Amino acid sequence: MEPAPEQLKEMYRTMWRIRLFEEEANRQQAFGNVQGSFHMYIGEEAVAVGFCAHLRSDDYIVGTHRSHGHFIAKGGRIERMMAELFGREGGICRGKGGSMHVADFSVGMLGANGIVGGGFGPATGAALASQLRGDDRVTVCFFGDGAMQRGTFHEAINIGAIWNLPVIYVCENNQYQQWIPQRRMTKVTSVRDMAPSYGIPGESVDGQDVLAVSEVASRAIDRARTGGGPTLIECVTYRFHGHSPGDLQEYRDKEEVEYWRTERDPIQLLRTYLIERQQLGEDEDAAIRAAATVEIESAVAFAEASAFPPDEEIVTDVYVDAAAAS
Ligand SMILES: Cc1ncc(C[n+]2csc(CCOP(=O)(O)OP(=O)(O)O)c2C)c(N)n1
Ligand SMILES: [Mg+2]
Repeated sequence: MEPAPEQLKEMYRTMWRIRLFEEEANRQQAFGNVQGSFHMYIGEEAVAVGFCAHLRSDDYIVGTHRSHGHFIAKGGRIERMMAELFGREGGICRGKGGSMHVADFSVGMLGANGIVGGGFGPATGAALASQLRGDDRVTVCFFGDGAMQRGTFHEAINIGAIWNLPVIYVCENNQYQQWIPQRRMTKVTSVRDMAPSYGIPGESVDGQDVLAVSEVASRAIDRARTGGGPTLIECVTYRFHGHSPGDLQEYRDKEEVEYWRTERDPIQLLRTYLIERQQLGEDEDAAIRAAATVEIESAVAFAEASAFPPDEEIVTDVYVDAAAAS
């Protein structure tokens, strides 16, 4: 079923918030204000947004090393994430996690992850917890095409399948694994084709088309919530920027990048759809972007005004206090 116009506009708004957040964060990174590693999600916004649009705030998601979009789509606070990137105390993890560890349990964002394929276990565990508690929460586990080659992929999905857990495994196939094209790393390029070996449904969807993602997401989430177990989904997408800052991108053609940026931009595709159906006017469109710009400017101000954590707390919240925990 197609989402209502208001719901579509909300998705459009969220995609802009992700894009403008990252464009600003990228600028701040160039100024030297972002501490640690930083991977951009621009180009892939429709995946996080298409899935999270169907999740409740008490549902769970687990991200990757490229998770600003997941965090925003799940309802995380933008200014807290900006402060986190700046390494400041006002950050969502008090400035000690950085870009690869954004997490906000209050909205069910269980965390990004610097370990490729590190999310399968925690996501499957969160779904097991829901099953044991008897609540009807679902968990969405986002992962990259590179993570398909990890052993954790097989182990966790097999457990999810055999125990019929309320989890959806979502591959963001952006066609590259750092600097290597996916086709050079695996003969089975779509995880959909791996689903039968776990005895669960598999789907593949155009990850630039938020309507298509939303449709597949809604079905899989309903299935998981009503006891139907996991689904393995591939979203075919593309990252518009390099793997991380400083990536010269010699492994892909400029024409290819240009094609995806101009013809397959998920935001422009939804914009055209909404304008053609007269569900979005030029003024409203401009107002959506202006509001997101203001929100992001105030996020930077919030981050700048926040202090660095004090030196004496450098390991607080980083290591468990063994004495206190026992
Ligand atoms: C276990 C592990 N191996 C290698 C790396 C180094 N590494 C970081 S990102 C990345 C590529 C991941 O590709 P993919 O899963 O497709 O995610 P994408 O970066 O395309 O979003 C690699 C190899 C890592 N972080 N963890
Ligand atoms: Mg990839």
